[in-house]
Amino acid sequence: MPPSPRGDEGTSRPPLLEIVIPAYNEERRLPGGLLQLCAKLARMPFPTAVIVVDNNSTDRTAEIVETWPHGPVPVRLVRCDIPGKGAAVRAGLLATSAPFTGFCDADMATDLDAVDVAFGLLLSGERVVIGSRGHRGSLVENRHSKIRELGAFGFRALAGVLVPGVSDTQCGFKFFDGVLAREAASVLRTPGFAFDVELLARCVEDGSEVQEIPVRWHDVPGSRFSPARHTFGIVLELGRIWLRLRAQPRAAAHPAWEPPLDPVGYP
Ligand SMILES: Nc1nc2c(ncn2[C@@H]2O[C@H](COP(=O)(O)OP(=O)(O)O)[C@@H](O)[C@H]2O)c(=O)[nH]1
Ligand SMILES: [Mg+2]
Repeated sequence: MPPSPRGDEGTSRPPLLEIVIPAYNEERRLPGGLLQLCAKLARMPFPTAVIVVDNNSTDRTAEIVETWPHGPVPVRLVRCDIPGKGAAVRAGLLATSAPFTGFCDADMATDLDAVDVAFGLLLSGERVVIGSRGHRGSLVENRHSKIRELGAFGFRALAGVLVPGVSDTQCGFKFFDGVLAREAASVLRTPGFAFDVELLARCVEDGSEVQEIPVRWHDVPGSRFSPARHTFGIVLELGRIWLRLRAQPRAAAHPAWEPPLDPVGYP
């Protein structure tokens, strides 16, 4: 299939829902993930679009997106030079313009049936709808190591201080009112894996409630997250988020991206 210009497929109507996929060295998992997501979105009765954000991957990630075949769901590439999932999601959300937006992981670890639930809630007026493995209705198939489980427990305890009442800040499946997502992303400064906490905290600061929904979630091999390499950086990120939320309430937050001097733990 020849390379196709992005954004001209399917429909000329602007998308009602845009979904961001952060992707770093995902040549193995991205094609299957994109296929699943595009098939799901193509069945929605309104225009949708997908944005993949690449951080200078050293594999074929960008090429896969640039040569993605024409279809009813446009798929386009956004490049982000700042390393980290948080930086990538921020760039992706800021590249959206749809009334509703969201992001999910390249591995599609969260079953996409939850898109219908999330979108229905957004339509009914919710502004932040997130997949939650802590929801009692969720089915979670987890193969994480005991060490990662222990780390996740500690993380939840710390994150609970920053966004009280949210049982799972880290599921890579979050949907938003588009305007709110772009506003929250514009003040987001956490480049790494803890970015979800800051993003949610900014939404809560705005007066929005976070609605957690049940998900079917299965661990997909190939995670980039390594407890040994990333734990220290994540704890530091949480500390910085805590400081920023206190020192720089959203109204006063600088809209420009200011990466921390030491973006610990990345790549
Ligand atoms: N663009 C970009 N995406 C990233 C980066 N780190 C992780 N991701 C993406 O974030 C998503 C979740 O990552 P994954 O490795 O599955 O982590 P886990 O599910 O938390 O174990 C995947 O789509 C990754 O490609 C990064 O530094 N840059
Ligand atoms: Mg994953």
